[in-house]
Amino acid sequence: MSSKRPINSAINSGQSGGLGSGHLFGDPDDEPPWEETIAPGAVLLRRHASAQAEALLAAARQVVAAAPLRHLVTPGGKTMSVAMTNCGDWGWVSDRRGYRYDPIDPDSGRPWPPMPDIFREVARNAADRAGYPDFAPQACLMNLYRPGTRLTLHQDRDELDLAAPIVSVSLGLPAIFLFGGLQRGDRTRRFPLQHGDVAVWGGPSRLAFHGIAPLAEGHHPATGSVRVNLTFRKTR
Ligand code: MD3
Ligand code: FE
Repeated sequence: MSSKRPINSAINSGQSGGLGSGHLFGDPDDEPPWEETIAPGAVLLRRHASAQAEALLAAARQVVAAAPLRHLVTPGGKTMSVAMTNCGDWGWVSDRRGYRYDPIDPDSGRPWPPMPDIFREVARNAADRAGYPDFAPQACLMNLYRPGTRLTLHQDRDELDLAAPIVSVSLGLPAIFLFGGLQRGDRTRRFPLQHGDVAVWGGPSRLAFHGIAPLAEGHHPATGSVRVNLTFRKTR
């Protein structure tokens, strides 16, 4: 189930020249953190991981070295455009048989790499701020987006403990996050997610439909031409 494309070196340092993101009007990555509640239980902690972003990306590269990114196949037989891997005690996997959390990487037959301490710390700190003390994630799913990659509207319901929130961290290129309601047909609102943004999805928003619009081309100094998203979950 490996990719034909060289995605495992895809999280570039981004420092290979080019025009950068343009600093004429102030760099959005340099703003101090602030918080936005977009729905009951859904809190955007804007730029809350900016100071840890380089450490998170260094740890992400270590995870990818041990458990390479791959394009999973859905139960319906479609190959996902997002490249994924996991770390922690459980990893989210999909194949023709269904979606599940598995302690073993099916590509290697070995356990997923351990969750780096910096991952745990950022996730726990964000959950604390959103009112979920002592969040102890068992799984971290890493999603890698290149230009054109999208994630269609879905619910996250493969976790047995739906009382625990999901924490997500956005790194690198910005994306348009689509946030709907509890029914697939509910209208969706669009929110930009930028480098360093952390979100906590709990309470009534835990089962909201959500997705990511096709990623636009761009260059980010921390990642080059990609976006990385980390989601932290309590799976059971
Ligand atoms: C709202 N990831 O991995 S993160 C996913 O950017 C996923 O890669 C997207 O959706 C990404 O399942 C979105 C924001 C997010 C994550 C989980 C949620 C929003 C959520 C769970 C419930 C409601
Ligand atoms: Fe999701």
